Amino acid sequence: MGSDTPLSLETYLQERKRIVDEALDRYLPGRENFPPTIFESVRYSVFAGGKRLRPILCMASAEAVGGVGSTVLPVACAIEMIHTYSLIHDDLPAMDDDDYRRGKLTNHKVFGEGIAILAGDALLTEAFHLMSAGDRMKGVPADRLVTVINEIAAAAGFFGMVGGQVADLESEGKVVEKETLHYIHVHKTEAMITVPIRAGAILSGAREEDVTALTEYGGKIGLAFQIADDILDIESSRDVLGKDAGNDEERKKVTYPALFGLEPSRKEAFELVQGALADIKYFDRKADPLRSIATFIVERKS
Ligand code: GRG
Repeated sequence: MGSDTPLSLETYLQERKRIVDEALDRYLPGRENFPPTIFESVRYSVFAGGKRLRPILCMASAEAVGGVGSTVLPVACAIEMIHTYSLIHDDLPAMDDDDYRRGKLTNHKVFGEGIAILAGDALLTEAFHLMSAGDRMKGVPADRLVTVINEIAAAAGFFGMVGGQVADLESEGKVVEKETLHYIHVHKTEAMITVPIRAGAILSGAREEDVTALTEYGGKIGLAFQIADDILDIESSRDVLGKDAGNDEERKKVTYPALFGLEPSRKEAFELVQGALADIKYFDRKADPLRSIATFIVERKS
């Protein structure tokens, strides 16, 4: 993919997931530390089997602009830590009250609510500890790193994922306008998909116009990802998804298919992906993984 030897997307994703998993294992303290429960709880959810889409996008974006994937690995893994924190907290009884995630019992079901809250807190905090550790990001100019850390904090906070989650919680059971649905999708999901793409490019010293094109690409695949997620919640099953299906309907969640219907949602996701591909059309073959991932996002089964 983008090199002399073409790889299938499946092989590429597997290989990248292995690199991310090994790095996360190195970065996260082990159970030999005190108090062991928090390390067990954090590791339980991090290594429960996520797709690692966000860190893979971060590395792929770095490579698309001529950078080196391994250079951005600490930031890529920090984003996966923030993502895993959000899943642990989202599954809590006070939020979605889910029993399964990534094919396993949810964190609070295994460790209890108190430890699950703390595991999420620890992952969020550790992400910033990792990214700001000078020895981890050797060779990256400090100003680029500060810009990226600032953007990641914004994407996860009030004006990003947290804001989207609040709007989502407050919309449950209500009839909402399409503007509210758009706000939720953009803030809860798209922000944390666009930011790893921007981060990979910015850390690699990409030209302004390339960062802009990748931001456009990220915005579109981020939205398409959430629409695909809404469709999977209707059409798939726990065995395939690794989490309970049909939750959105049960909790009267505002979703794309609920507002526009299944077929128009599928069409919208497809068109977003076509738009994303057009955004990065002028990039060379080093952007091929980003192209394949865009298509994968709407064709994935989990
Ligand atoms: C608790 C602040 C806070 C936010 C929670 C992530 C999230 C926001 C809620 C989870 C529910 C949901 C539908 C979120 C939208 C984003 C999404 C589809 C997350 C799942 O991402 P995947 O499919 O998961 O990349 P894996 O397990 O593969 O990492």
